[in-house]
Amino acid sequence: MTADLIGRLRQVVGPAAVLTDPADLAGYVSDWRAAYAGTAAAVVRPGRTEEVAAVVARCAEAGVAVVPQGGNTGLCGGAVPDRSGRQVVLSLTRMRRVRDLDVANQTITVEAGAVLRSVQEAAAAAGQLFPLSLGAEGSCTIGGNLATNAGGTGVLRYGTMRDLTLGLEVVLPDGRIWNGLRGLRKDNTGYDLKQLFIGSEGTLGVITAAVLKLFPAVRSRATAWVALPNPQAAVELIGVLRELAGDRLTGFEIMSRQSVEFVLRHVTGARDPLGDRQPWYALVELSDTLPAAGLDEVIESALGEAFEKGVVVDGVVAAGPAQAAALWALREGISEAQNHEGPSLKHDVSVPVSRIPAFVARTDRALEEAVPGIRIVTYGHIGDGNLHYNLSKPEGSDDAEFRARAATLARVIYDSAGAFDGSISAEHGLGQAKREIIADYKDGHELELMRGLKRLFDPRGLMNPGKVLPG
Ligand code: FAD
Ligand code: 2HG
Ligand code: ZN
Repeated sequence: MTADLIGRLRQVVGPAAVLTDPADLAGYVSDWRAAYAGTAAAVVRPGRTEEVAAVVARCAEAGVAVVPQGGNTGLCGGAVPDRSGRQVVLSLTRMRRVRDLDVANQTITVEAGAVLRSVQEAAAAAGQLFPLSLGAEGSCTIGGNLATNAGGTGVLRYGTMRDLTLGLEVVLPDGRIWNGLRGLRKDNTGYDLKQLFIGSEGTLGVITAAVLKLFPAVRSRATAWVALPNPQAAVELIGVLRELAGDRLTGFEIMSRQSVEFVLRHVTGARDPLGDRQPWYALVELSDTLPAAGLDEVIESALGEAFEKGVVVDGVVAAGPAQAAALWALREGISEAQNHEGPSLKHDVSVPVSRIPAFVARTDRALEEAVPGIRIVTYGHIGDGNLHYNLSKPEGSDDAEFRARAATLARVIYDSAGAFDGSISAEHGLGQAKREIIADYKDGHELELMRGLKRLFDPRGLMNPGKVLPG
């Protein structure tokens, strides 16, 4: 039966676009960290929407599940097939055309397999900005960004993928094509279906193209690295910056000293921009569409005011783009640097910004009680209330022993987020990693409505099964 299906898929997309050799499948059936591994009947790489539709229809006829995949950079196993060997991985990476760029409408229409960086570059070439920005931007795709409602470092000013999307084209689980590629900022003709697909992690359909919002290009920037005594100071500094810079505050990331230590230890060329060790740091970015916007003066006066208030302990304003890039490299290097310290237990939570200080104090205390000596790597998008609460084992301790505590430690963090009305996944999604535990943190009625939507879109359960919804 699988052999028949593979023959039909080859007829649809051509033999070269159906991979079945285990060596060819390797890069598609586990994630880049090898945290999740499966196997597949085939990887299919269609080049056009009609081919995606035909592939999905053939799989549906055969009762075979489809796993949509983009750059496979996701962090919770959403794009990885199960171990049955019966699923088909549908890779969108050949579908990467820019279909349209409309400056007057401030929109770009791209195919789902387009790499995020290539979309940023296409926008820049037209004097525009596509503002989604994240560490994996050189390999993640627009389809994956949409399916996970990606966030990143520009959310404070521009929002998440939900906010950046005007229209979608989607292949539904039975192979029909929904053309919702509208470039409209106002459209009140009923339910906003695109928002159901955004953040659905491939469980409701395959996104094949999108109309995304563009913004005027940024022509000046100021970047600063500042030392802070505690997270409360970070929240206050955001307030000072908002008052002085308004919408020109486009980035505000926080990092604990432990996070920065790992980067200094493992990333070649990384240097501590300040002399003394401080408990917390923030990376601040202001930007403007005017070429001479005087942003250095704005950032300096904000930091001066914060220093007077005792909110900022020390700081440096980047002297130019090279120094700004070096400061951003300290921030973006954390995820990779932590991998050199044994297992990295990742948690991606959010609470209201105002409650972050109390949340961090409570969570750190509980984690240290649970595992004395645990190394807590807290960092991220504090301006959005989103922290990456990643954990490394105590120095010199055993990897397996630490991994065995993963579920208990996750509960410590999630219970704490829950106590502050937070979420257990702010940006990475549920995938297979959090699909069971979500049942303990989400309202039962909400989960029932989600199951109802899944049944409506995918009654046979063939679209990325085993992801998002509890089993
Ligand atoms: P994949 O990993 O291929 O897939 C992710 C999910 O989307 C899967 O469930 C998959 O089935 C589904 N999917 C993929 N394509 C489609 C499609 N066309 N139609 C339907 N479903 C689809 N995320 C953030 O939000 N913010 C960050 O700052 C951030 N930083 C990161 C930094 C690093 C170094 C890494 C490795 C990851 C980071 N991520 C971040 C995780 C993030 O989810 C992804 O990098 C990105 O959004 C996923 O895109 P992808 O193309 O790799 O998707
Ligand atoms: C980031 O903000 C990403 O750097 C990745 O969301 C976080 O690796 C992680 O846990
Ligand atoms: Zn992040």
